[in-house]
Amino acid sequence: MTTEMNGLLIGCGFFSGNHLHGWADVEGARIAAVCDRDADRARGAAETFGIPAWHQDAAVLGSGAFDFVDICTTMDTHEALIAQAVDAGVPVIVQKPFAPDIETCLRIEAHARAAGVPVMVHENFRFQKIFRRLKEILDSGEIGETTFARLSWRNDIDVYSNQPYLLKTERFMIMDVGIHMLDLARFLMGDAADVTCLNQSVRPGLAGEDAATILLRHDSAATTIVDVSYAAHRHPNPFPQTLGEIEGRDGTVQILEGEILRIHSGGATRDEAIAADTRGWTSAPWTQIQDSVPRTEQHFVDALRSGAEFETSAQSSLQTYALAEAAYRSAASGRLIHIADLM
Ligand code: NAD
Ligand code: 89Y
Repeated sequence: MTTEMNGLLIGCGFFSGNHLHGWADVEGARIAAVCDRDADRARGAAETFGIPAWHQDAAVLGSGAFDFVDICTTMDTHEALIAQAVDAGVPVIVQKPFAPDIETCLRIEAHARAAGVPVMVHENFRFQKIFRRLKEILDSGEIGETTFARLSWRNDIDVYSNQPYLLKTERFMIMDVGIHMLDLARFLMGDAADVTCLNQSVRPGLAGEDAATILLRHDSAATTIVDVSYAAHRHPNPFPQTLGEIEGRDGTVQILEGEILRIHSGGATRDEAIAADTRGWTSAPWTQIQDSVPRTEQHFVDALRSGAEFETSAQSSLQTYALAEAAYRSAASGRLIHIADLM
């Protein structure tokens, strides 16, 4: 039997409950302590999840007690916290968004690489069961070389009650959910070289955009449209489903409501229903997102143990965050942005 790795979780706010439930489902690792600068939050998480220790200061990273750290704080805090972990030689999994801009992402990645400390971005949408299956279908060659994708996230979930910091975030929608779509675009369609984007602020009073329409040109010459909005009113609310389609030279896969993949190939059509696993702690409408959290954490642990590269390593994620940076620069300038100019 392998010994479990001991982790420190930093950030006991809104989303951390999913991380802590998730870690309990992961093989080979456990959370040995939690940390939040808010003592009530740290103590509360430790009590709720039966975690032996809680702290208020991330300096505990230097104690030698931890095999990894799970950072579940907002993006403005990531550079300093990752630097503390890297300087202590502690491998990192850090929530999206990695950092607010590409310059910061590049600095974080360079610091970790120079120290030889592994860093993975917690990018969970690609670990949703529906996208693992979609990737399998694409890799099988069933629809041929891919030529076009549309990845769409449009709903009016009251994100502001759970995540009030988003009201004041200047780089809001592309960094909050657009980043999931951009990572999916890379996962399913490969890297992209050029980006254009238009942003919208539909709800009054926001510091940033709450809707964006992004167009990517992939290295393969395929195109992807990413469209995201927190101001799209539909009943029933499709949250948290990513919808759309992928076209290939020989067929199409539609990503439909109800976690259905509709595959058109060889002159026939079939549906595959790919529901997320329900776990004791998941609940609608969040199940699809919640179920992907332990899958993401398990990938981190398995890769850390085997020495394999993380799918969403800091280095690989630079490409994703360059797409987001390019989207903002395109929206601000009205120009097509070349990724090669950003790296
Ligand atoms: P939150 O503000 O509710 O919680 C963050 C916590 O971190 C707070 O309790 C704060 O006190 C603590 N904190 C901040 N800096 C700290 C420091 N230096 N030391 C110790 N504690 C510190 O945020 P949240 O809504 O839980 O979101 C956290 C991250 O998770 C965000 O980046 C968000 O985008 C991401 N998120 C991801 C998903 C997903 O599906 N991947 C879903 C929701 C949120
Ligand atoms: O912040 C968002 C995310 O990353 O996933 C879901 C979310 O919490 C609300 O849309």
